[in-house]
Amino acid sequence: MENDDKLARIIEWRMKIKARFEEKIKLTPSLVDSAPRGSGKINRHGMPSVPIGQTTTTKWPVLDLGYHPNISSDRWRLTIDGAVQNPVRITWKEFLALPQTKDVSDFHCVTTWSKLNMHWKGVSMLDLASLVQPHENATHIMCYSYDTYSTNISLEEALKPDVLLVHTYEGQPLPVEHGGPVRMITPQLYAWKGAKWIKRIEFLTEDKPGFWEDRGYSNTAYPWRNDRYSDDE
Ligand SMILES: Nc1nc2c(c(=O)[nH]1)N[C@H]1C(S)=C(S)[C@@H](COP(=O)(O)O)O[C@H]1N2
Ligand SMILES: [Mo]
Repeated sequence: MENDDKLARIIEWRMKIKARFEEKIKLTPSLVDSAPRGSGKINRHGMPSVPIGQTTTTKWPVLDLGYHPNISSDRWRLTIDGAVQNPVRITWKEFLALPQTKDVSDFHCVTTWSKLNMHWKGVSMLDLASLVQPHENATHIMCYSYDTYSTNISLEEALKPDVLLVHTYEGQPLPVEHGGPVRMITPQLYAWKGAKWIKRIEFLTEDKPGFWEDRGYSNTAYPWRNDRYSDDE
C-alpha cells in the first residue's frame, strides 16, 4: 500500500475511532475520578504527578523477565491483526514512514518508582488502530513481545493520545535494555502495560489476561487508585 493511501486512511479513521470511543474514554479512571490519589503538582492529565505509594527516581531502572532479545531494526517486524479489517505486518522503514508523534510523559512502575518528564518519539496507538481499522466489536488489545512477554489493555485506555510505540528516547534510539528498537508506553497506567520489544498487537473482542495479569497483577493497573494487584479489586 502506498504511503499516501496509508496516511489518508489514518486521517479518516482517527476521527471514526475517536467518535466510537469518546464516551468510553470519558468513563476511564483518569477522567472520572474526582480525587485521584497522589502528591506533587498537577500533571498534564490533571492528576498529581506522583501517584500514591510511588517515589520519583532520576535513574531509569531496567525491569523485565531477564532476557533481552537482540532484534536489529532490519529484522524487526510489527504484526497488527485480530479483530481488524486490514491486518498489517510492517517493517522498520514502513513504521518510520507513519505519522510520528513526540510527547513528554511519566513512567510509573508497580515496584514503586516513577520517572517523570520523559521525552519520546514514536507512532501513536490511535494511528496504528486507524491503519488497521478495528471491527465494531473490538474491545481490547493484547501486545506480544520478542521475549515471550504479553500484556492486555482495554481500547479506551490504549487509544488515549499519549499511548505510543516509541523508538526514540531523549533524541536517541531507544536502548535495547529498555525495549529497543520499539516498545509501547502507557503513561496513565503502570508501566508493565507497556510491552518492550513489541512484535504483535492483536485486537480482541473480549478481554484476556497477559503475562502479569495472569500472575496476580491488576487487570486495570491504574496508578492513582493504587490498583496494583488483582486482589485489591
Ligand atoms: N517485553 C517485555 N516488556 C515489558 C516487561 C518484560 O518483562 N518484557 N516488563 C514490564 C515491566 S514489569 C515494567 S515495570 C516495564 C519496565 O520498563 P524498563 O525496563 O524500560 O524500565 O516494562 C514492562 N514491559
Ligand atoms: Mo514492573
